[in-house]
Amino acid sequence: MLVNGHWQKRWEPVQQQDADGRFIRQNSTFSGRLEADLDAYVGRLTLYVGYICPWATRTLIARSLLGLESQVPVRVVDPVLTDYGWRFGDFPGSTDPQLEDIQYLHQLYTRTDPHYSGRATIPLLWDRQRQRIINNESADILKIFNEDLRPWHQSELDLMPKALEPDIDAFNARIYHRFNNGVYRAGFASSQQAYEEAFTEVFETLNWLETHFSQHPYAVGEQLTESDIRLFVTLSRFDVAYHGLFKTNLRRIQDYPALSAYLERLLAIEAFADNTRIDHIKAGYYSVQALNPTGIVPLGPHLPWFSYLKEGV
Ligand SMILES: N[C@@H](CCC(=O)N[C@@H](CS)C(=O)NCC(=O)O)C(=O)O
Repeated sequence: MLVNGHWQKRWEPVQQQDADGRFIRQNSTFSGRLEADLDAYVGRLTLYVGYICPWATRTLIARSLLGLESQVPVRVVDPVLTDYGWRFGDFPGSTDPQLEDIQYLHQLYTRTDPHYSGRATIPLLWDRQRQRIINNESADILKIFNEDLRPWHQSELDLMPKALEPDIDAFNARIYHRFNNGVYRAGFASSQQAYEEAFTEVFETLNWLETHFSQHPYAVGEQLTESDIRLFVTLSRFDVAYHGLFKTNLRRIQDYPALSAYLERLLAIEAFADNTRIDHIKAGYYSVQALNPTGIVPLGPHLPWFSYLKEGV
């Protein structure tokens, strides 16, 4: 991470913990939105992501669903975190470092604020003209894409229709702490008690979701919304990474029929399949030394839904 603009070499996956060993995630720092005159933003925006990262993948899926690909180009970091954080390297599917004038993502943070202190996280939305980070919080970037960039959409889809907003917020709140971040709270717990607490919440939430999807086609209402994207990125990483590495191993998503069917329904949509790279997910998670000191990446599992993916299985 950066301290007063200087990179501290030792990267620790456990960001912060409380007295009982519970994992605490850092809050994002840059929270800009776009001004009304969108013409001023033509040719200025770049989205920095990694396919390993669920938060970054949320923004990638939204970008594809809304048809913002040509207006918002992406740069993809290597899945394996180095001693200097995210970097542009030669992993298949990552951005060619020759295209970038930086080698490490943290350079964008210090270019924005030479005294920045904190972790250099993906995703982030970059302003090429002003050479600064506009926003580094995926939840905000989803809103920027869905609302601020609406005139640029190549699709009728609204990921957060006004009428469904309260239900979407309630659904998101229900899954964020207990599931999206719950798997991390289990994986990065540093006490048995903190692990068990998170583990229990993850599987209580999965049971609730299984019942929900045996009755409803989508997370909220009768249409695809932001909540489906938020749920998908954790479901698609679960059997591949979290079940093994994070020890959330009571059941796999494959063992839940309604959730498996829902996952496959979403994967039949290109925006979901095209932004899911199993090779990046496995290489990235299993490179976390604190959890997997040998760095060995498991060969399995092989899941039926991999057939929806074109690349990187
Ligand atoms: N709240 C952020 C979280 C982003 C985040 O934690 N990204 C991780 C990768 S999945 C990261 O970049 N970690 C690098 C680090 O912690 O040093 C968001 O949703 O955008």
